[in-house]
Amino acid sequence: MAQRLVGLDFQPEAGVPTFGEQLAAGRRQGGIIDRLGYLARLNYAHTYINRVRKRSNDPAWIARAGAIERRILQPLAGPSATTERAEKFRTRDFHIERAIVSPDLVGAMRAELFAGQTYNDPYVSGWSWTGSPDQAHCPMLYMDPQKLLSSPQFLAICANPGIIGFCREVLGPAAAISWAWSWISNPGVGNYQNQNWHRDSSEPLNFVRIFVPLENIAAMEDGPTALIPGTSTLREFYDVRRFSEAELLPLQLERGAGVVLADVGDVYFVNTFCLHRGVAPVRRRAMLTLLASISPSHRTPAICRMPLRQVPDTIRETVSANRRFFRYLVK
Ligand SMILES: O=C(O)CCC(=O)C(=O)O
Repeated sequence: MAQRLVGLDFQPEAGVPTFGEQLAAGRRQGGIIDRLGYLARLNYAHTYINRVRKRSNDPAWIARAGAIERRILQPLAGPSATTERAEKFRTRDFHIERAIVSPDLVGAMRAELFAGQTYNDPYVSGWSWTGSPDQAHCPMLYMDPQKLLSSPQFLAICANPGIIGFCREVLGPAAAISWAWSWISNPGVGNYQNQNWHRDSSEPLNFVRIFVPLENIAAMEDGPTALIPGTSTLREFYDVRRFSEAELLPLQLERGAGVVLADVGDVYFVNTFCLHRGVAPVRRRAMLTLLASISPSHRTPAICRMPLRQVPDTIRETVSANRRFFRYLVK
């Protein structure tokens, strides 16, 4: 049972810094107003995810609660998808846009991920690795969330009109980037954590995951994302656990599971409440994924928002014109 109220020392997920850790890193001021504001946002998000979203993992409950959330947060937007491709996304859980991000920008993001630093693993509480990723022999190396969320390359990717536009088509005008992950998957350890079939069961009621491959994913050896389309509404296999290949084989044969092959510059959007996994790679793989939602994720309050004046000149106008989309990242 989730705690009712949480304090400043609460960590929403392994790898997400607590308020105290952010103070120690000089990222927060620590005055009374900051503390109270942080506590309020932390408890709001914690209650929303742990007591509302996780109340049931039944897709029927999530669809009903999600529709109510949309009506409350964007009453003028209407309940249905606004475009044909968004409607298709709702039924298939998947959409891909080819060559919409500049390969140079993706390359710069990749270089940031691989620059020696402290990495974490959201599946292992307290674990971290500092140094070059080449020396770390562990299945997954996740970039420090705050380093990622305030990186100019990351913000420039979020400012991509194709990403902003599609998120709004699916989620409505309140869509915003509410978290992100960038990580290196190392080969050779079998199926680790999200490399087993699962549904994401801790994300907001209305959300989209946006995948930006930082290297070409050209074959099974590169560890593509695999998914069974249309299963976000399936009222089977929704208990919160990993599923074996054998358990899902009949469903895969019936519905046709697919893997996503994508080049640098392509972006794909997934409703990861559908059954999915990352195929365990044979070659090292690097990925960036963004979470877009209309309510905060339980991790969102930990983001130290960047003042608009510090946003790089090249994207400040876009950020300024899309303040609602950037409201959790930029103040
Ligand atoms: O690595 C992938 O392609 C999928 C990631 C995944 O399943 C997840 O983050 O929930």
